[in-house]
Amino acid sequence: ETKPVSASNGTLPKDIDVALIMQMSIGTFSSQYINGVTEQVESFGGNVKVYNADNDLSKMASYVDTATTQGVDVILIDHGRADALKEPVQRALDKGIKVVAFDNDLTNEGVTVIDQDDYSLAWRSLKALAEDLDGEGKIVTIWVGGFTPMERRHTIYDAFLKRYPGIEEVAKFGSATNNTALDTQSQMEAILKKYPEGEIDAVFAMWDEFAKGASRAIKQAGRDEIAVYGIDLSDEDLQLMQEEGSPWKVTAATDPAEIGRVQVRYAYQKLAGEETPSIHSIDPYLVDRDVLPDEKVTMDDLGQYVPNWGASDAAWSDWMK
Ligand code: SR1
Repeated sequence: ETKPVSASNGTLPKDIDVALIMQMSIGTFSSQYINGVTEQVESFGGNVKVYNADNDLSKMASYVDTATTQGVDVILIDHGRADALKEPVQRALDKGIKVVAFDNDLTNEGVTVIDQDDYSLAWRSLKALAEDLDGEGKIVTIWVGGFTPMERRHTIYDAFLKRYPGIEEVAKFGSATNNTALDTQSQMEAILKKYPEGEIDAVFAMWDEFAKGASRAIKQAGRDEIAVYGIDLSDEDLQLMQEEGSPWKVTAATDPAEIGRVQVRYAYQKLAGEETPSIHSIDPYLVDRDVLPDEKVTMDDLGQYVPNWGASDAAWSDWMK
């Protein structure tokens, strides 16, 4: 049973136990997302326990059952797939636990699933790439399958290749490891040796860990004819994009901390007995290095340079304010 809350009449919920169950926690996107979740829960007076399944979906499913047995009030899910999670999630829902997921394909009734509008993320970055190349050029694509957001981004990538027949994919690689950025860097170094100057115009990196690795390899090799078009943004990514001679030109992104905050607010709306949607896509924005100033910027100041960037007004109830 969940603890009684009377948020709708002005009393904030207190002492709510939240389990954040993550498929993996790799890189600065994940850490900024965890910060957003924690900050928003703590602002409501609740407690968060983070479970990291280290990319093991059966471990992730058993964490959902553990949280259910412990009788938490809320389960937040990050990544994972419905084929592994739908049954444990149903057991949680049957016990009255509120469930909000990010970046997966769960369809259990009562679960709100949020995402970053991955179609739009991929298209914004790819359109910038195509326009910069004027529709013609050779690209390297970095992608990994098996993750809901990645599969969605790839749907748009397939459409992009049809839309711009003058753009040719010369190589494609990528994997999610404990050292994704470093492993990508080594693989990109090998690609740069295989394709000398003039044989690669741009890299499309569908995750910031990929964009970091590719950018470092390109910069070290002095291949300044190659530009990187990415997805995602964090403080570390901004620093990298702003470095002198950085190949990372463009990224399409939402604020990962804001994703965490929105996910928590939906959970608290559920606790307060409010109506919540089944799906919610947070709008992404395109960030071009050229709009950034010379001095270092952080995610918190980005709204000064990227119109509409900043806190989302999604899932706010009057009592929360
Ligand atoms: C392996 S999936 C990585 C992606 O998850 C989040 O959606 C981030 O955008 C990241 O690109």
